[in-house]
Order: sequence, then structure tokens, then C-alpha cells
Amino acid sequence: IDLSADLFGQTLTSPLLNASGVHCQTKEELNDLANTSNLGAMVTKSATLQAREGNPNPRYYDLENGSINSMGLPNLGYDFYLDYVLQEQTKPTILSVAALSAADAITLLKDLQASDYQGPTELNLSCPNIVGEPQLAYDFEATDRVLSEVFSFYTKPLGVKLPPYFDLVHFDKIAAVLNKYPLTHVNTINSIGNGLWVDVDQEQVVTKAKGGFGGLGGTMVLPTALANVRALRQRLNDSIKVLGTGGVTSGADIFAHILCGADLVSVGTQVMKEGLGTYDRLAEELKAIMAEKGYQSLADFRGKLKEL
Ligand code: RRO
Repeated sequence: IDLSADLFGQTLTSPLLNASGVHCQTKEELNDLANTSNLGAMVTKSATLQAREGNPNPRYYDLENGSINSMGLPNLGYDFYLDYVLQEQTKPTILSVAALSAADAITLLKDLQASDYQGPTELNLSCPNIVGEPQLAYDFEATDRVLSEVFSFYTKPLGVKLPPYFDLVHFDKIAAVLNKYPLTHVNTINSIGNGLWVDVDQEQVVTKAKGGFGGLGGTMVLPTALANVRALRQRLNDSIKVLGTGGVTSGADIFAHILCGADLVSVGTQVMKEGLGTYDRLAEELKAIMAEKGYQSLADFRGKLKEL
């Protein structure tokens, strides 16, 4: 059984990625990912121009069926992650960047364009946890304006991280915007923004910032993630790869993401719960399913979901 996959021309030994934000903030964490078997490629914590402390604790909370987070974009700053991918990288890596304003996004990407970095980058248009800031990709015109400006100068591989959409017309609208640009990929989904968990014993919320509203991940978001992978794969140009993220806890979940059209599949919440050994377990489970079905490679079933 061959689990190899392609990351914009680089061959990966596995289609698995970490979801950005999970175990990818510090040099030590990034080096751990580089040494994690069955993790085909890695993604860095979304970086902003200036380093950020993030939101106050508690800011991550484990739920029975997933997780809720209000991290608030803690990161060591864009320069740190750029240095890491330029000098320390030993495994194919996607550099994730975020911006608190459109102007910051342009400043950051102009610097990246001028740098020696030639690898893949992902612009996070969907962080749900910044006080007072909307998730940019829910504003189709604003997304179009930012991408139009970015691609007036940016010529290196660039994709975007999207929030989940819940309406078929919204899929049509975001796909129409994205199809105008030479994007390498979309990564879908970010956490489902602004969920709320209630601790009934304590009669209180479980994370501090924003009155307890935070991004949902894990099992509870799997159907939403699959819908977003499927709907975007059906609408985007073939040249735009789809990276599936959300709700993976088993090899069957990875198989489902790939059936919906995912080129690569990320795992976040489950790695928070189970540790970096998750990727070995998932790869074995995926191989067992493929063996039982008689599939040799991921291409044998990618995008081949049947309708009734
Ligand atoms: O740091 C965060 O609060 C965060 C980010 Br940037 C994101 O894109 N998604 C998320 O669930 N949390």
C-alpha cells in the first residue's frame, strides 16, 4: 500500500499534516514534527508581523467530542518562522501567515516575496479568535480585494486557509473569488468560529477571552469539514489543491476526506488529545481500509465519492 502524496511537486511519504496551531509554535515543537513518522509535511503556527502573546488562559479546552480554543494567535513572529523554514527545515513545510489587517498582510507578503524563501505559504483568512476582528473570508468582497492586491506582486506558491461555510450559495461565491487567482491550494476548514461550551457544574464558560466564545474542532466538526472539502473541490479550478482539515480521529475519517477530494489531510484536535503518535495509528488504520478495499494508492479513490 502506497500512502505517498504530492505537495506542489514535492513527494510526501504520507498525506497527513498537522493542523496549523497544533504543536507548531516553538522551534522545539517544529523539530518534534520534523521527527514525527507518518506526518508527510508540517505547517507552522500562523505568524504575524510582530510576535504575540495571544489571549489569556484558559484558552484551550478539551471536550468529549472535540475541543474549543481561543488562543488569540500566539506566535513568535514572522521572522522566526521564516528563519525556521529557511535554515532549520528538514521536512516539507507550509509557512502559515496571518494578518490583523489587509495592510499587514501586504507588508508581510511583500517581505516574503523579496526573501529567499521559495516554498509554500498559506495565508490564514479565518482566525476566529481575535477580539474585534472578523474572519476575513466571510467577507467575499474584502477577500477579493486582498487577493487582488497580493497577486499584483506575489509570484511564489500561495494558498489560503478558509473558515467553514454553511450555505451552498456561499460556496459558489467564495469559489468564484478564489478561481480568479493562481492559488496553489485552499485549506478547509479552520475551526467553527464562536462556539460556546457550558460547564454545567460550575455554571460557567470554559475559556477566558471573548466571554468564552471560541473555535470548535474535533469530531463534532467532521461533517462540516467533509462538506467544505467536497463543495470546494466541486467548484474550484483543478489547479487549486484542496487540503482537508477537521474532525479526523480515525483512518476512516481520512479516507472520507480523500473521497470528498482532499489532496492532503490535517489532524489537529486528536493530536492534542493523543499526542504525536496519532499519525502512526492513523496511517496504519488508513492502510488497513485500503487493503480491505483493494486500493493501492490514494489516487484510486480520491474524489470518487458516490451520490445516491
Ligand atoms: O490562534 C488562534 O486562536 C487560532 C487561529 Br490563528 C486559527 O486560525 N484558528 C483557531 O482555531 N485558533
